Order: sequence, then C-alpha cells, then structure tokens
Amino acid sequence: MILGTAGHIDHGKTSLVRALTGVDTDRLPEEKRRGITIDLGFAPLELEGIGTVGVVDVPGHEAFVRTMVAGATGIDLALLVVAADEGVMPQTREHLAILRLLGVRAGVVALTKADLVDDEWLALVNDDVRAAVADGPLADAPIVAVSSVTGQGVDELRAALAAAARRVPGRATEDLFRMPVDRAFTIRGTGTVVTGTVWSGTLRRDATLRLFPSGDVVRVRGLQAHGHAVERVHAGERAAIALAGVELSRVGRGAVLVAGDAWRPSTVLRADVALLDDVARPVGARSQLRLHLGTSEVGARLVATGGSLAPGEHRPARIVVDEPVVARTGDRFVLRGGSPLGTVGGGVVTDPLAPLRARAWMQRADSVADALDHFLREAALSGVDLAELPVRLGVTARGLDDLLASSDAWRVDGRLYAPAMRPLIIERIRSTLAEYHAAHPLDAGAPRQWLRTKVRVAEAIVDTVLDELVAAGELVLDQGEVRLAGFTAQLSDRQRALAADLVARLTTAGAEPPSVEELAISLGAAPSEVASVSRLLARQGDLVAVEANRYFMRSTVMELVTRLQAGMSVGEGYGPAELREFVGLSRKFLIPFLEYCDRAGYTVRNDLGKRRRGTELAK
Ligand SMILES: Nc1nc2c(ncn2[C@@H]2O[C@H](COP(=O)(O)OP(=O)(O)OP(=O)(O)O)[C@@H](O)[C@H]2O)c(=O)[nH]1
Ligand SMILES: [Mg+2]
Repeated sequence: MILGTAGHIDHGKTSLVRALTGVDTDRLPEEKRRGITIDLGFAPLELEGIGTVGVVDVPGHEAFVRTMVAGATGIDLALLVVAADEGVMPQTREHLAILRLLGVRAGVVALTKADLVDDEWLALVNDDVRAAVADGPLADAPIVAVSSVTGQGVDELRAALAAAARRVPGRATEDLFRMPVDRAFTIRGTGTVVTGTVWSGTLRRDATLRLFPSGDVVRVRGLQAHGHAVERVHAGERAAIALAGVELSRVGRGAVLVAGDAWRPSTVLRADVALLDDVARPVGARSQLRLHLGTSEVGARLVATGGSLAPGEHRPARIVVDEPVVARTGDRFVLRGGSPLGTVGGGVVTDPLAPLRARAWMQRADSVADALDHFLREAALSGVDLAELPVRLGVTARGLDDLLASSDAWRVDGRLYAPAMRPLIIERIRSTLAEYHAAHPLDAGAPRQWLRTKVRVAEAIVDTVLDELVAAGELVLDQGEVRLAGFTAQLSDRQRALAADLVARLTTAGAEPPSVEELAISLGAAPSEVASVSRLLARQGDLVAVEANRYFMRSTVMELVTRLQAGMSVGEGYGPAELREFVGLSRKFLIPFLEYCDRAGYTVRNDLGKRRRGTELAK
C-alpha cells in the first residue's frame, strides 16, 4: 500500500513524515539549504495490522506541482497536510483537485503546527478545511490536529491512517505487470536501478521486461522492496529494480516498465475528460496542454466532439500527445495548461489504442462488454488484435477470457471481429464469385489466391470462411479454383460450333497441331475465346495443353506417349535425338512434348538432359 502526502508549501509534510517514520526524506543539499522539498521523498511506515506502507513525500512549492503529480500517481491513501496557522492555501486546493482527478479515494487530513495556535483558531481552521474537502474523496476523512515539534496527535494520526488503510481495496496482482519509473540512478557494482510504485501485476526476479518509451527489452537482475532483497514485488508496493544492460541515459522519471506483449505506446487516447470549475477559460484543440499520466509528462492537445470544454464540463474527448505514452483503459491522468501553468482538469482513459482517425466516444461505454462491442463495430473488417485487449479494455487476462466466453464475437487467427462481419464476408465471397463466373463463363472457377486478394480482408479470414463454405457444400474447391456449387461452364451455340471446328482442326493436324493464335486466325475467332474454349475442352479431357498455348487431342498425346515408352528400355537414359527416333516429331515440337512428358511424369529427366521412363501410361 502506498501513502502520499499533499499540501501547500511549508505546511509541514516532510516534518510529519519524519515524525511518523523517523526518516528525513529531504535528502538533497539544495532541499536542506532552502528548507523546502524539491524532489519526491520515500520512507517506509509501519502501521499496526497493516504492515509496511510506502510513503511518498511530495513538494508543495507551486513550481513543483508536476513532481507532486508524479508522486501522487499510483497512491492508495492521501495524507493532506494543512498548517493550522495558515489554513487552506492555493496548493492545498490544487493538490486536492489532483488527488480527486487521480481517483485517490481515501485519506486523512493532518492539521499540522497545532502547537502554534490556540483551540479557538484550531476550530476555525478545522471548519475551513472541512469545507475545502467537501465534495471530494476526503469529504469524510478524519481531521487530526498534530504537531511534529511536540509529538501531539501523532499517535492518533497513525491510528487514523491504519483505519483508512484497512478500507483500501487490494490491487490486481494476477495481472499484467506495469511500473511507472519515478527515479533512476546507478549503484557501483549493480548498474542501473529504477524505482517506482508497482501499478499492477507481480514481478519476479530474472523476469524480462520492456522499457518504454525506448521499447528496449531489459532483464531484471535484482529486486528490492523497502530496502530488502526480495524474490517478487506486487501491485501496490514500492520497488527498486536493478536492470541488466540499460544505460542510465535510456531511463528516467516518466519511463515505464511492463511485462507481456499487450502494451503499445499510444499517440492518441480516447478519454473522459473533466475541466475543473475554476479554470479561467475553455480548453479547446488549440490549447497547449501537458498530460501527466503515470510518472510521464508530455505535450498534448484535446479534441472533443462538440468543440471546446467549458470550465466544470465533463465530456468524452480525444487526446493527441506529442510523444508516445503507455496507457491502459481506466488510467487516470491530469491535464495542466495556461500561463502560469496550472491544473486545468483530468480524466480517465477509455481507449489507449484508438484507431488514428477514430472519433471520440459519443458517450462512455457502460460496461467492458459495451466497450468491446464498440471496438469491434468500429474496426469492422480489420478486426481487433486480441493480444492488446487486456490493455485496451483495462481487464485482466482472466477477465478477458470470461468476457469472450459470453461474447458472440468472431475469433480468427489472433483477431476478433464483430459477429456481423461473418455474413458480410460470406456475401462478399459469393458475389465476387458470381461476378467471376459471369466474366469467365468457361472457366472452372476463380483461382483461390485471386479471391483472397479480391475480398480484401485478412487472408486467414477468407480461408476460414472458404473452408466453412466448402464443408457446407456451398462452394467447390478444385485444384486451387473455387466455384459456386451450382456453377458449371456453359458454351453458347457459337462457342459449341467453335469447339467442334477446333476438334476437327486438331484431329487433322495430329502430332504437330497449330497454336491457339494460329487457330484463332484460321477460324476467324478471338484468341481469348479460342483459349477459353480450349481450356474447357482440356478440363473435360478432350484436349491436353502440351504447351501453354498449344493443345493436342488427348488421343494423339496417348499415342505419342505409348510410342515413346515402348522405345525406352527401363532404367536407361536417352538423349533428345534418340527419343526423336521413337516419336518422329520435328525439333520444334519435340522439346515441348518431352517437357510435357516430364511434367506429367511419363519421363524423368536428369541433370545431364538424359531421360528415363517414368510413370507407365494407364491403359
Ligand atoms: N512549530 C511547528 N513547526 C513545524 C511543524 N511542522 C513543520 N514545522 C516547520 O515548518 C517548516 C516547513 O516544514 P516542512 O516539513 O519542510 O514543510 P513541507 O510541507 O514539507 O514543505 P515543502 O515540502 O517545501 O512543501 C519547517 O521549518 C518545520 O520545522 C510543527 O508541527 N510545528
Ligand atoms: Mg517537504
């Protein structure tokens, strides 16, 4: 469990953390010199009945709000610190707003420096604070008066924190591992070490991870939680991870470590966005914003359906970021902008991997099943990558399995399609084939490969549907050609006459028949039509294509093959000149005929060009 401080500068956050834990988290010389916190501080806090809680101490200075956001992201409990002598101040309110935007749901308020004020004043400040936290996650939080100087109220505060901690729900440890990095440094002999709060999942020593934004694959060589070596760390714990093979320059605050192949860097996020009530002006597509998500901070623009967002407004929008971020549905973020830079709003990611041209949601999906439906409908025939769904839907792998078990989505080859896509593709295949048959009435069917490209969806889908339709008897797949079950090639009267002429010519020509082009000229027909009719006759078994554009009568081929094989002794090799003796063809016809015999298996040719007898001609 992680506890984060919040509150205005100098209100006593760091002093209180020290009173609670004994650790001075202001480590930097500059922090010592100026007496303020500049960077995040970390300390373990033992709470009775809870165990070790990781404390993140944040700076209160208005120039360091971005650091505060990085520290507050991923905390379970807030410790809002208000100095009793000063009361509620600007960063008290800004930090409160940030806690609310980040979805922090519980916490305790400490009225520090109680030793500096009298009871009457304390009661006034107490009322003030109560009013400031109303409507937020700390509305019902206990307010405890403390003094880090006298120790007054510190035990009471500890008890209040333990009580609040007991109500914090656990995080998913059986989930994809993710840890936004909040610090990176090198330790002599160990190398690069990164620290952070584990957002989800469990990490084991020796695991292999990916580091974003670089995309580097990295290996864990050492793991610590609260300063002790451990075998694994879980969601909701502070972790220090030693990484093998990573230069310090490749990693820093804002990087994120993830496990599994579901994560992708995002440049467009869909999100539910809310503006704070007190922002000065509306925020539109031209407003320059900073998006704080995890520990990362990038430039961003907000594109909301229906134009700019007004102060206090809450609407779905798209966020276009300047640099990729790693996000998951359900992630909370903060938006800052304006000048001087201030917190203007924030929200929840509803789709980190939106298609580039996708519109914002019109309204938020009511359930994960709804969101999946929307993704599938939007993706249409492109489908959705199953691997990235745990991230896109913000569910665990188990949750996704349950969802898919009760979904009628159509699953093919690692992708998921809307159920309506199946009949659509079937219809496309049918109509594409019907068009093909109309254009090529003498062909047996459309080549399968042609059909695959023509239907214009992933080949795996075409194949799946084709196989189904073939199994159902709706289509026939024969020698790589597909046809509608009812289709047979039909000759027109003219083509029938052409076929008869063709057969007559080829019969007369015998062993040295004319080519398709020669036939077309002598018969006064189009070469393409002579070719189609010849192909059909070949399919019916009357003709044989000895060359691509030269057909023989089958009976002629049989006769030639019989003569050839009769002349060849089994096991003996023959050169073309010897074979010519057996069939008596001129050279122009001999070589193509022998090559046909090789293809048909009647002869077998070796590297030296000698042929042996092959398959016996069936009698
Ligand atoms: N009298 C009194 N002084 C306190 C108390 N707590 C803190 N201080 C003093 O207030 C000053 C600021 O305290 P810090 O703990 O550094 O305040 P902070 O909120 O951490 O400040 P930033 O991190 O810079 O925002 C220091 O001089 C502290 O000694 C308290 O309970 N009583
Ligand atoms: Mg401090």
